[in-house]
Amino acid sequence: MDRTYVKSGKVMTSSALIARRQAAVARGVAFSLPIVIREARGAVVYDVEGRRFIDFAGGIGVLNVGHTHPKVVAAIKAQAERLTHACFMVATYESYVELAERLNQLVPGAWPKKTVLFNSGAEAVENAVKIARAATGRPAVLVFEHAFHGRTIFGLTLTGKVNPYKVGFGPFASEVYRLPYPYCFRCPRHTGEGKCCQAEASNFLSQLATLVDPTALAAVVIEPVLGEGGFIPAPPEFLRMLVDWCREHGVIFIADEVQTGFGRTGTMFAMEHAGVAADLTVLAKSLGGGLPISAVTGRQEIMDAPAPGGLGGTFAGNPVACAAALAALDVFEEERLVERARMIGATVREHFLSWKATYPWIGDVRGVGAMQALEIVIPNQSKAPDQKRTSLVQKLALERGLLTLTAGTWGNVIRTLMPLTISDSELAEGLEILGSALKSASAL
Ligand code: PLZ
Repeated sequence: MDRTYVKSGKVMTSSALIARRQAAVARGVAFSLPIVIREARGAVVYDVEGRRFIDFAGGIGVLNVGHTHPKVVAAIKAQAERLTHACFMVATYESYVELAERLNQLVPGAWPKKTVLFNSGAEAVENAVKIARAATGRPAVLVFEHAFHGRTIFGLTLTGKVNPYKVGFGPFASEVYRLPYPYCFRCPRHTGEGKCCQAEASNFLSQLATLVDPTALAAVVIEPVLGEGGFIPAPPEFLRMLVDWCREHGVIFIADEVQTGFGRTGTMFAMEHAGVAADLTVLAKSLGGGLPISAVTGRQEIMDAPAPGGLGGTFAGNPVACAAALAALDVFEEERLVERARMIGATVREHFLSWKATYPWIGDVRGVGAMQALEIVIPNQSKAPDQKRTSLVQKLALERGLLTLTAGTWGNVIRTLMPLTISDSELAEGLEILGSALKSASAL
């Protein structure tokens, strides 16, 4: 099938459209892949020139059920014909209520739960903190190095990486404190035997005592596996210790599962690997099967702390986005995507480990389930990050038909966020392209 995009008799090229983008759109919104996407299905994307790409990016982890899943598209169409907007602060519609009911069931925690919906991850993180403050009457929030929690002023305050996110945008909010994240690859005390993490956790907690009075702390916000920060899993014993510490001090434990959520790590939510349940869980990205929607789900008594009128938003929990999310949740069950994530992850990991054994500049292979990453360093230089070689791998992969994303504070991590509906042959094709890009990049 010819998939080139012809408009007014002219074949559109990526470079012409990118030139228009640059003339019309603020440059602050940067882009990592110089292609123009026209259509996509499952884990395959086509650009305006008709080129085909395997998608290991998923629009930054939004497409766990795949691009334009027929069930999600059908739900969107059906809802769009009935009702596209009402505003949940004006009147009730069922899809919002139904999605809240589904999330209350799905999110870990054997206690009564409630949910509130928003539009973006950043908005949901901010509201989780508002809810925690209302519930505790305390001001402070604890976050971690390398964290990413959004681009609003408060989201940026919680976010760890400075350049490019925070440059020029201060002042930031007050009462936000930061501790190191357990980054095993770069931890001087890491022995690889698990015990060090426990020691590290108590070390963190004693550092905490020097930062902020626990009785002033409303919440701890943590990604169980750092997303933008470089796919760094928090050791399960670390998460358990942190949760215990929070419970002991009346601090609300908020899991930001925006990127780790919805099957990515081989369980519905990443915190399940540690056997912990957050007081409040923040969800977005793959929740909507491609439409913008986010949620905070958590303990009923905490969720009900803000008074009526305290939470909301004009578009929050839009009916079409709710319908898409409900359909995406059905797809998760019907296609057993959580199980599929484990299989994808095992295949990816096997390839990554063999590449690590081949190339001395692959410093670390890590991840959970289908959330896998390669950290690229300069060999024999104390793990110095190699952003240049990482970008080259991404560029070569793109030229050969694979969309990848980088991550990490130093931009030296290649991460996998492919749709979990990817077929075995598409996965093999994507990995072959990545392997060939790594091979060519090793000649650098
Ligand atoms: N929390 C854990 O990963 C979004 C955006 C990257 P929004 N990450 C991808 C970028 O450069 O903007 C993210 C996340 C975690 C919160 C967010 C914020 O979600 O929907 O982008 O606001």
